[in-house]
Amino acid sequence: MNLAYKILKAHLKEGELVPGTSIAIEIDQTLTQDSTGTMAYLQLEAMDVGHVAVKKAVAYIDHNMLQTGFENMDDHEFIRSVAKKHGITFSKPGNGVCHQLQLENFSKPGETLVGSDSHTPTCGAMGMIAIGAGGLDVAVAMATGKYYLSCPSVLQVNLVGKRNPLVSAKDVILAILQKLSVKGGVNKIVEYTGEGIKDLTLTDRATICNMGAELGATTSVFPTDEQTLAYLKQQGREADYKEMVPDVDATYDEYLEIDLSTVVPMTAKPHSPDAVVPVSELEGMHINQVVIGSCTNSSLPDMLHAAQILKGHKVAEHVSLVIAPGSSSILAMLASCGALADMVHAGARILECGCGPCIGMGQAPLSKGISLRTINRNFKGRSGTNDAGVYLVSPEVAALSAIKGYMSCEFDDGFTLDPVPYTPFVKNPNFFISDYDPDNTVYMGPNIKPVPRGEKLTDTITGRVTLKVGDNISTDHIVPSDSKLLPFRSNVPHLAKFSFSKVDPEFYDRAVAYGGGFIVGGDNYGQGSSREHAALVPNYLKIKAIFAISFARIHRSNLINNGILPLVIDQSDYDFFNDQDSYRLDDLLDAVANNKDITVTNENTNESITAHLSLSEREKVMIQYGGLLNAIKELGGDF
Ligand code: MIC
Ligand code: SF4
Repeated sequence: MNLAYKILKAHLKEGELVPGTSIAIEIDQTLTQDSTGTMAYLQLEAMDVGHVAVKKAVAYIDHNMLQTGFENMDDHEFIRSVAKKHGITFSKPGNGVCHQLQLENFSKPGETLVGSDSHTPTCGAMGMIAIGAGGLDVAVAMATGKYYLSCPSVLQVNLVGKRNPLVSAKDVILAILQKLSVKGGVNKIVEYTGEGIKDLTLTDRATICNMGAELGATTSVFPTDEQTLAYLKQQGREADYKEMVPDVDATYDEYLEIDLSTVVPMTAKPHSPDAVVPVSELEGMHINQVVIGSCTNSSLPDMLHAAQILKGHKVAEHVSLVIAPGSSSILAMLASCGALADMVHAGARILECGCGPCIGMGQAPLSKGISLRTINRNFKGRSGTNDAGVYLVSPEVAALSAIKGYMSCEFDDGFTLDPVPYTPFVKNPNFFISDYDPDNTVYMGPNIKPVPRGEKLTDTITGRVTLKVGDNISTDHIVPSDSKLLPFRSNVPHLAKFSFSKVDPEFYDRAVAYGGGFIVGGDNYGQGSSREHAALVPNYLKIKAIFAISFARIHRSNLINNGILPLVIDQSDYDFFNDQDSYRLDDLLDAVANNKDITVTNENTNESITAHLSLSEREKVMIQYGGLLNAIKELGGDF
């Protein structure tokens, strides 16, 4: 048995480990962050539960950090009060990025983690099954200790050969993205094996697992070994070590080999994480901004490498360099070893520990600007500047380019990176609060609006096509996030006004005028973030069904959780839909109950096609009741 299935088997509560079938697994740990957390906790409150049912639940504040109005702090206070009521550890703003902190403080080999953020798989580096999900699924996991998913198949990525010294883990995962694309991992677990693993440190592995999310993978996992033990020792958690390895005769569903000795510094060009080319192809490209940080590349080694490259140099005059360390411990350690001073002396601007520019919370690039970032996503407009070009790079390339003023991977001859010592981490317990008081009063600021609820399924639905889009539409397109919108994550009616605004500014008005209607998408609809707002907003706007050639995993679940039909159409039927005619879906009650194809009729021409639906028994109930929350209310948490 491979490692992924070993962990799943040890946690299996319902179903069998057969790819594509529905399973439920026991969850040991959960995490939320503030931008998805407000909705998750409103939903947890609606379920009327006491202490959480998992071993460890943590609520992080790391996304909404620019407190330009009362909204963010209202949300923080709401989350703090709910955390106390349900026995959830609260991580205060300033403590750092959820995935970095979870890895440092709570990750444990062999355990399961579900988090309301798509980069939750970062902890796969620790030999865990760590999965990103919508907020409601995480709320259910906190309430019941269970998480439902479609059993993934397992893709073995065998790492052979040895990396060249100036090639980073970021380059390795970018090289994999170049080969597999942003949909290459959908419904798969990526399991890393091979000799090449040995000299990847735990934080290297975390970078690789983190960007498994960009492959669309359910999660990624590494076995545990001396590197895992060394990291746990550094964190003062040696006792948490456990050997987690695949059987020697383990089998996998697919195989990919990566020869690390052939990997060179890589970059993903605008506007997709899989638009990957070697940095050397763009050597000399003028840049305006460099951002080092995010859950992908904000570890201590990443920071120390950047500091070493910057030391004694000057950031180019026309470049703005910002650096956000991943956790308060890392920041404190950079300060005490002098690396922080090296960064500041070079001209770097130091940001507080959090997501920051990665989610457009400040540091929007200039018009048509070029920004090199060590983050994981470069979808159009995500930086806050719609016409800027964001290139994804390693911290080493980022730091070097900041000094040179242009994209570069040409280090001086003989330059080498100093080995990063495994100095024990200076822990910062003052940022974590672990109180439990079941009678704690929940704080509700005026920005917090109720969660929209769907309506029960009817036998026939009619409507017009409110929007037709192409392939790889991300949740950043569906519900954009930037410093102006992120404060409204607990206010769906306000967010709705901006949905699809970067694709079609008239979408909202049309959706209101049509009373909902349908959305038509291409391949991999809903890729990217786990934000369930990309389903809550369509729910609020009364969109009843989305037609697409294929759906991204988390978004498909979020749609079903909201009672919205994710209907799969054949590529050849994409042109069947236009923005003038009206369409009708018939016999839906029977189709949903029995997973039958659905006839879609153009009411103007009377032509029809069939759309496909494949739901697990539990998903059928959610659709029938108009969403998971309605189903729980009527049938109880364990239906
Ligand atoms: C992201 O990187 O897109 C986010 C912001 O972290 C999201 C969560 C969100 O939209 O709140 C994610 O990755 O799930
Ligand atoms: Fe935060 Fe960016 Fe990571 Fe999302 S991808 S969790 S916004 S740092």
